[in-house]
Amino acid sequence: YGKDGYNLWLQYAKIESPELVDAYRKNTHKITLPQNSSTTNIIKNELTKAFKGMLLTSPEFSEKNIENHNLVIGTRDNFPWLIELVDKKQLDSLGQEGFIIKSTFFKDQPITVITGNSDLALLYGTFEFLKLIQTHKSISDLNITSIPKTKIRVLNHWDNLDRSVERGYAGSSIWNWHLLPDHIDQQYLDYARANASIGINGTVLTNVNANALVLTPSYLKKAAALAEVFRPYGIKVYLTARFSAPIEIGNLKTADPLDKNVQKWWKEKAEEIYSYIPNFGGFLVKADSEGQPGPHNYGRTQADGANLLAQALKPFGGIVMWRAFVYSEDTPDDRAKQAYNEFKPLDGKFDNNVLVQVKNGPIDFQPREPVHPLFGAMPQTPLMMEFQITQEYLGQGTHLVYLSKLYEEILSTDINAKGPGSTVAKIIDGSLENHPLSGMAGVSNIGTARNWTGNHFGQANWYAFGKLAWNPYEKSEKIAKDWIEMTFSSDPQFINTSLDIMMESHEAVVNYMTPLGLHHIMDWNHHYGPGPWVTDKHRDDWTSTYYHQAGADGIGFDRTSSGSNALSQYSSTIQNQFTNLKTCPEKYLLWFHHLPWSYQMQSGKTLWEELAFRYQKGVDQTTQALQQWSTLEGKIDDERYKHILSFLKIQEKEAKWWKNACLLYFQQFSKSPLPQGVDDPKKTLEDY
Ligand code: GCW
Repeated sequence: YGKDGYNLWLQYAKIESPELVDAYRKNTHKITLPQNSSTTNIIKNELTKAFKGMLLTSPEFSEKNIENHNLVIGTRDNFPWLIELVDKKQLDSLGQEGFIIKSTFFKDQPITVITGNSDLALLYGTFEFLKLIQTHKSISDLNITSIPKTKIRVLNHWDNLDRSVERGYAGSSIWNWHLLPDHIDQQYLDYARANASIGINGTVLTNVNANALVLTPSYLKKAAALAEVFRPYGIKVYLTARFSAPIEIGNLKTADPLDKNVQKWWKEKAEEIYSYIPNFGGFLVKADSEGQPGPHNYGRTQADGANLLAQALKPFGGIVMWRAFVYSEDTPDDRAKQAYNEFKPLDGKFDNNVLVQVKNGPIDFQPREPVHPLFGAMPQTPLMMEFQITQEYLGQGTHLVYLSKLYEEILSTDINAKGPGSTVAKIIDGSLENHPLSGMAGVSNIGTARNWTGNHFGQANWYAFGKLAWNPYEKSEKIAKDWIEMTFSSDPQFINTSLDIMMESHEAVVNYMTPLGLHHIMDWNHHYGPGPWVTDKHRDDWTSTYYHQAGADGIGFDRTSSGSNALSQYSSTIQNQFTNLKTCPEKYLLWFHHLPWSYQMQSGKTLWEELAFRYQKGVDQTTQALQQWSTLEGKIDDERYKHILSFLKIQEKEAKWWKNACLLYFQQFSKSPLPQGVDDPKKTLEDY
């Protein structure tokens, strides 16, 4: 059971301690739960499954009876007496998704209540309650209130209609378009359940490099079947809208957003979609980027484009998530500046059902980037965060990298937009500017792999994304700890060792791939492995040499006023901090500065030596992770243990590959020997 990882963090492994089992049984064996929707039915099944697995019991359910019961799950409509227990104000503040879990008394008898204002809230509360048991916490004195901080918490699948997945490393797309709508695969239900367990409430089924066919009736029927499966789990379906769809599937001559016929076409299209999918969420759009059509084709702005779709969806309550990932080879400006230049002047011009979806950094999901300058620069527009869960630039399917650390680093960044304390988290949860719409998107790492994500630890990134979308202030360490215990084992040595490996893993990948602010030096196109030598592609901003600028005089991209001046796009506090070499964090040094090889670092070493040491450190960290993991043999099932072990071996090998290739390449310019303590590659650059 669960050995292949299919059950994710919902393993519900048997609890060994008799005292714990006893305590849990006492508090859960008689459950009151009204059965009035498919969602409450899901709750019942989940509790049954969980208690069977963890406590070897089958609880007794009743719809109404509370006398002698110990777990009561319902809304105040179900149980009007709840209002005496939890005050009305508090209940109202929960909205439709928040929940309360409270230990209390009913006629002198101890009970636990899970309540909220919708059945979905009860489901969320149930998963939270089960998590407490999965992580062996006491459940006898609870008083938990949890309300999601963001409204839209979505996965973005870059899944194509032929079931290939762009930048996907876990098999094929789980959407079997061929068999839909007639065949509903069990995996769709399991997918919905897993997402609901971490509060994800939306899914964009299709790739942002979009195919207009998905908006035709035959595909809408298929998407509708999925939407129907997901509905009781609180998950809405969204689709990607190809901007040229009116031409491609609508027989129009233009897709100009200001053309009346185009507007009419999208209005009718929206109406048609809602006739198939009554709770359709809306559109996600990539326009004017990497060959995708967009408003630029007609001399129109990104706001014209977004509003065209927003107006079509508005009567039905749908939203548009319009991506800010717009950059062009025709613009001579630094790619890192283009999105800001394009979007900042449009602040205030977007309709109120549009969110602008911004990647965490200004280039493209690199192992480490400084925060995107648009955060804080568009106060009148709700900005949505786009994180990548799939590891396009971070070792793809094989490397163990706990991405929550990367997410947390960005979310907790104080961009000082409205004085100190203006963190990115406050922008994306809408609290800084009081935006009613808010959200977070994660580019999915899910596929047909038996364990969903290929790498077992990829599951942690899916899990952490959901948790941070719900609460962008949560700490990575706590998330990881829960995840490990729910997924693998409660053995303290196992938890601590895995936690160490996870918490160290992001810094490790940055060290062996792109230390000190280097970026975009991976190999051409597939983005796997090192490629600092990549040059001469048909556009400069797709090469590596454009970004690292290594030469005899030094290394790094000058983004100060003597260079591209991308720094001018940040708040003055950040600008000053990053411009000044004394205060610029070394982790961003070569992102913003071009410096001589002999530049003296904080450690006293030269830049060249420090760079070499960082690469070595990255390798050493992977070696250590491998050693740590091997101490865990026998602590979990052999199948997952060995799978992870073999991936860690690959990671160590590839960390060396990165280090050797990059150092040999940069050494041509630094013309200095590798410092002592850095392993000799025993190869030449030609070998790579
Ligand atoms: O990261 C880059 C990827 C493309 C992707 C693009 C985007 C979907 O290399 O594969 O296209 O970003 O985010 O639109």
